[in-house]
Amino acid sequence: MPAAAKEKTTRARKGAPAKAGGAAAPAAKAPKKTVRKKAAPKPVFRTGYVALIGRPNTGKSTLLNALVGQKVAIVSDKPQTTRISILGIKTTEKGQIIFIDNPGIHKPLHTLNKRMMNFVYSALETSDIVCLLIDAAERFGHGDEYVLEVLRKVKTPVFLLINKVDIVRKDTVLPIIERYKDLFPFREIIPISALKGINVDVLEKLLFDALPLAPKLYSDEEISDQSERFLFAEIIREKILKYVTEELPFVTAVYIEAIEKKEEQDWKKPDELRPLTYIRASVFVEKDNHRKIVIGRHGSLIKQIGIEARQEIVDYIGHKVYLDLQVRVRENWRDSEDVLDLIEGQKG
Ligand SMILES: Nc1nc2c(ncn2[C@@H]2O[C@H](COP(=O)(O)OP(=O)(O)OP(=O)(O)O)[C@@H](O)[C@H]2O)c(=O)[nH]1
Ligand SMILES: [Mg+2]
Repeated sequence: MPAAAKEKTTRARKGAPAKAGGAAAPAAKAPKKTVRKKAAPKPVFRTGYVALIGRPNTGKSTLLNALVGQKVAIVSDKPQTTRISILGIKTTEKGQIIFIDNPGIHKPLHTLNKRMMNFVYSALETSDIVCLLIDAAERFGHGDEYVLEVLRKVKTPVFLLINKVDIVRKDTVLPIIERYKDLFPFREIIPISALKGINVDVLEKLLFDALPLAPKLYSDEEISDQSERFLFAEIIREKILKYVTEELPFVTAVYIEAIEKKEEQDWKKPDELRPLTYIRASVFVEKDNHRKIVIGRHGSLIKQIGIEARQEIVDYIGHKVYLDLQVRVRENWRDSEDVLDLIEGQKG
């Protein structure tokens, strides 16, 4: 967070009693009895940015949703799901944690991936604390070494979160802790399961304890910084990711062409109008054979994607939705600054 927003965390205590064992205080006259109103203790409020960092698929977005207590980010079992950093905001009486969910750290081969990595670097610069997520079920490799190299360049305290402990044997966790604590001076090391909620409360408490004393930056109602438009595009992309494999997850993007809020006659109550949202979206792929796969036999796959995305959008906005999906070929869009600007621009 910006330095100006940070406050001193320590304050000289007025009228603190002499420490036990300290020099005896000179005998004082008995003070006059005065009735003074006891000052209410100032509530402690801590605020700061916490970056969720790690290799793709380690569970950063799942953890963001668990911490915020609501679905803010899309999740999939395919790597490189998150492409643009988003905020998830948790406000309690203790303070406000602004989590930054980020793309996974990977070798960038396209302009898209370079932009993804730039989001990671800027989150590392902004944050007060970094949470490095690793997958307890994955072997340590070059990718993990690279992530630690990146973190060695920042001064921010780092928490190591060993995620997915729900799917590994208990005795595999200790050797992971041993290995990592020799590699990097982590502030905390916490085994968690973002999916099952194991130790998520412990993590939240430790984060609050480590954040600076500062007033909130967002109102209590705000839980994210993404626009409705971006959220709808992400929901559609999440449904696509559920059904496609191989290179398809990497070459698919969603662009919301239009959102029109309308009203239609309620046939049950003819004199009343009910809200209706009409959404027109383009699904970009890179080649015609990609387009055929996403559309599916007789349009069956895009229909299924549309049904699931529409339902989730209805649940979110609470009224009727028309969703019109068109699959379009945009050759090499991953290296087109124009298309990337268009997609990023949706975040608002
Ligand atoms: N068993 C188990 N699976 C998890 C856990 N956390 C996440 N997952 C799964 O791991 C996969 C990846 O989760 P994401 O939250 O999308 O991972 P991510 O780190 O955001 O991935 P990218 O955005 O691609 O970098 C999904 O299939 C999740 O359901 C966990 O604690 N336990
Ligand atoms: Mg993610």
